Amino acid sequence: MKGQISFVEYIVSITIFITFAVFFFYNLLSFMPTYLNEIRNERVRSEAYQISELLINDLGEPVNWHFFEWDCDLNRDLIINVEDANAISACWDQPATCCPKCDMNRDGVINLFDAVKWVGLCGGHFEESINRLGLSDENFNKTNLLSEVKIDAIGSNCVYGYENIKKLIGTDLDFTLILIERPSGQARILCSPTQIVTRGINVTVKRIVAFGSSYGELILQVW
Ligand SMILES: [Ca+2]
Ligand SMILES: [Ca+2]
Repeated sequence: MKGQISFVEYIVSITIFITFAVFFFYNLLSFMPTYLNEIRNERVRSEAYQISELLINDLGEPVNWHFFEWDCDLNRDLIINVEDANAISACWDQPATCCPKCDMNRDGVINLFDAVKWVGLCGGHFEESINRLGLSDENFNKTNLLSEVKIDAIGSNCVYGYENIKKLIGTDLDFTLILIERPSGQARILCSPTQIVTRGINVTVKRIVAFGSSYGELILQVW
């Protein structure tokens, strides 16, 4: 009868089909890691640019986070409250090494003078917290114009506050943030984790920024 195939032809057809199916499956498997890596690379590139944009053109919340928040948040939990006053008490009459931020008047000893200064500066900002970091200068609010005091605040606090800065930037990725002043080459910010563990992808975003009467290059490396 026309249209019928023999048993041998049937077996040959099935064998050819299975061979091609296995071939395509293994080819797909070999491409899969590359595709997955590319997807992750794109996500990291996109996030790196967004972080740089947020840092450069956002004021932060509150806009004066660099002043009261960094100076008053002695225990570095991102909120100003009684725990910060307790940090001074815990190191009463001890050297500043006990709690470097608690030595408000920078005379090397933590005592009544620091407590008085903390109350005067921070008492009116009880329960305030930092919600977001941004380097934009609130006095001008211009694109790519950074505040020098905010630059210094991130630069000096990153030494012992990288995890806080990471939390306030709102990323689960690790990063190195560098601001190089041009043409002097002086590093105004050098912020990175104490232990760098790379994850196979390393994206670098470079942006030209202005601050004060200078300009510089903000380099954000994300992995
Ligand atoms: Ca605190
Ligand atoms: Ca002191």
